[in-house]
Amino acid sequence: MPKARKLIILLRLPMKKRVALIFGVTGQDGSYLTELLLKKGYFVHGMIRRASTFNTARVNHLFQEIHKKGRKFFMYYGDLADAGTIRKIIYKVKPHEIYNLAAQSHVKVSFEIPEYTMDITGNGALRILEAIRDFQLETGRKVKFYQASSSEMFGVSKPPQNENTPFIPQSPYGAAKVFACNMTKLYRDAYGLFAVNGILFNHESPRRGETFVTRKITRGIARIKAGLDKKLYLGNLDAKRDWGYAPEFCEAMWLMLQQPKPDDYVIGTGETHTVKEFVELSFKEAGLGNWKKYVEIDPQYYRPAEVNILIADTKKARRVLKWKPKTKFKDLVKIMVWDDINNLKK
Ligand code: NAP
Ligand code: F7E
Repeated sequence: MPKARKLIILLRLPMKKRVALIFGVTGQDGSYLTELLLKKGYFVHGMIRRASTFNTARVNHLFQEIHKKGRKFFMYYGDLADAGTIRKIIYKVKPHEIYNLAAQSHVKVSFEIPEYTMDITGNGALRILEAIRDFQLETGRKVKFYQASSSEMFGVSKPPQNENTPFIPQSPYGAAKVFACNMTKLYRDAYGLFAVNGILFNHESPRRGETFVTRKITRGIARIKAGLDKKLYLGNLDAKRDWGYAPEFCEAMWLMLQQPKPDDYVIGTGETHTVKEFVELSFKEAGLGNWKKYVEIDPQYYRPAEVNILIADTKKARRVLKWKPKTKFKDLVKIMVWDDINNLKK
């Protein structure tokens, strides 16, 4: 049969139905991953928390009318504190891939609510792993699991950090992520689960939570430019982070689950910058001139323990996943600054 005809027949064959379940679907990464998976033809299910205010702003544009034929995006109420509901959702949805992006994800806040952080960020992952183990045993179906691990686990380990760097966490959040990461590895080794850790370095976007430093800076600049604020109050400007662009990092999550074998991967840019550099470049980009006129240091934003420097060594991801970051630091700053300025104008 001629090659072209074979290709046409192949294209006409119905695609195998792929089903993904995302915990943390309303977060920065959850929203980008949902977009990516819908584009790839997946049916996407997400767990959301009941709140007294709307918490779906990042995925509102993806909502599909409940009665729409061929609907591909579905939501369920639940919480990582609630093992019964996690289990119910997994049994109902029968996913091929599960992404655990849900967490109390704020490092500074984790010092104020350490027990809650451990319960959600740490034990939450274990609850999902246990449910998957039972689901696989009872139904014979295979599920692939992605755990959102973090560079915060490296803490004060010497940079650059890779998959073999020891974890010396410096926050309840970091310690909870180490627990979840170890459990993910254990369920892979002990029970043969296809479970992977994506050890992601800081990644940002216009959808970044407003109290993380990059977004706090770009949002603060937009308010100053619009005449709504005079000052921006920050903490430690000397900390160094490896900042990348969130949508690209979500592509890496998906790639990890498409590999023949489960493994852990570090994802980052390999470049580090101080908070001060982010501030300086952002003020310059917005045309506000010298940042020192606007920025004040407020010690309430200091942390009891700090991670001073993070730099990703991504050789493994580049080699195995063929993944590499595209967006440069200065472009990330530009994207975030102008998105906040333009949004405020609207
Ligand atoms: P994010 O914007 O803070 O989103 C966190 C998500 O978790 C939200 O959907 C949130 O729901 C949900 N959540 C919080 N508590 C929950 C609970 N008790 N039960 C169920 N869901 C809960 O975080 P992100 O930046 O997208 O990051 C995604 C994941 O990667 C997180 O696990 C984070 O710790 C980890 N991580 C992030 C980075 C980064 O630089 N962004 C780097 C490494 C690892 P609500 O919308 O209702 O709050
Ligand atoms: O802080 C300093 C602060 O809160 C970055 C989370 O996504 O990435 C994130 O954690 C640095 C720190 O991110 C302020 O002391 C100065 O050194 O934006 P951040 P983070 O702590 O690195 C990791 C990889 C995660 O996994 C986490 O989930 O900035 N800093 N002044 C400040 N930080 C904040 N938030 N606010 C300030 O005013």
